[in-house]
Amino acid sequence: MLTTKYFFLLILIAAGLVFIVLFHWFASNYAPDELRTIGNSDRMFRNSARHWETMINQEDPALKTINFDEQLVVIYNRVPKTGSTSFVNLTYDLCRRNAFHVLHINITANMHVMSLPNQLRFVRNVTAWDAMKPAFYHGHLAYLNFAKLGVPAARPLYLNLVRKPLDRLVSYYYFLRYGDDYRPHLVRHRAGDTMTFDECVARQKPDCDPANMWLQIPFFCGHAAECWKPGSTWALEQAKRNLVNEYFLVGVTEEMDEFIELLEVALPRFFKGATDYFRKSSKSHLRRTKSKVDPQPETINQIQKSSIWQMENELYEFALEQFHFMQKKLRTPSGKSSMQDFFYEKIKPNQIAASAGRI
Ligand SMILES: *[C@@H]1O[C@H](CO)[C@@H](O)[C@H](O)[C@H]1NC(C)=O
Ligand SMILES: *[C@@H]1O[C@H](CO)[C@@H](O)[C@H](O)[C@H]1NC(C)=O
Ligand SMILES: CC(=O)N[C@H]1CO[C@H](CO)[C@@H](O)[C@@H]1O
Repeated sequence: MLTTKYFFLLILIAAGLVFIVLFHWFASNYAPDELRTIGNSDRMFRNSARHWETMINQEDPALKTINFDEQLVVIYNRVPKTGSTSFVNLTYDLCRRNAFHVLHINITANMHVMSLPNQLRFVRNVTAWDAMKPAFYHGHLAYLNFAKLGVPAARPLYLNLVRKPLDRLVSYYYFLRYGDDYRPHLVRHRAGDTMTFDECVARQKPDCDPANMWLQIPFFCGHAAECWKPGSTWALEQAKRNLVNEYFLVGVTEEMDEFIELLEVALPRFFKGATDYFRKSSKSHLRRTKSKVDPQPETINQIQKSSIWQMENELYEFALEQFHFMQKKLRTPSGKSSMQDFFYEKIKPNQIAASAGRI
């Protein structure tokens, strides 16, 4: 009984020893390639994991310092009587919800051109004032080139609206006489004068002189003396170049809803929810000039003969075409509902292989 027990135990121990010897023999003779490969790919995997780890560690601080949306500065250098109050009112209503600041640039005596010391002071202040970012500045200020003033790295995004020049002039004419429903009790410069725009044009009075239409061109043209000379073709060309090269987006007063829609898609950091809000609150009719009389066809004819109207209208048409072009490119040519997109591909050299020293 006892001897058979010992016998079985001995056999078990012997079998165990044989198994261990055989295992080592097989391990060192037959399996090495396979095992080595597994070892290698394991090492490769760990290498690439380390590689991505360092990539992430390297990119993290960079991502934090270049947070474009939180650094955004938008300047809306609004032209008087282009419906700008409705648009500015919208940004004041959105600023709390979308967490950005809105600031009005108040220049002494409502001047549109900044003095040289103020240009530098303004540009440096806007650029350095991080506590206000993201910020939306608005004011009746002619286009100002930030790069020219020594801060090329942090240029703002410019926005603006243009309006049909005759409509703008007529609106301004009656605004000076009757004010509007926005600040109804403010007494305007020409209060009490009941002459209509038609009578003014017929009698060739200075208030309806087409030279008064020379305002949208200089606002886009900028701070050069030539910009403010009514009829300057150089100013018109400069205004057009600035409009496409220096402005993020320029809309038209007549298509304010579309302007806000495009802004909501392009700059959601500021304009998220703006389209719905604008429609619901009917801000589009916020500021109406009182007692406005539409001009007679003879008056329109008369104005349209002037070269100032023709040039201002050329800028308006130019802006309108550019705006429609931007609207159209938002979506793919086939389906009106599918938005244009882009992505990166064919990226060489391969990131992981390159770091493993294979290329
Ligand atoms: C700009 O500031 C002056 C002085 O405080 C003020 O009288 C004027 O109403 C301001 N302009 C606007 C458009 O608010
Ligand atoms: C910008 O100007 C405002 C008003 O003068 C001032 O309170 C603010 O501190 C200035 N910001 C910077 C960064 O200089
Ligand atoms: C900030 C501001 O001026 N908001 C005004 C926008 O317009 C509405 C009227 O439609 C006013 O009630 C707000 O005070």
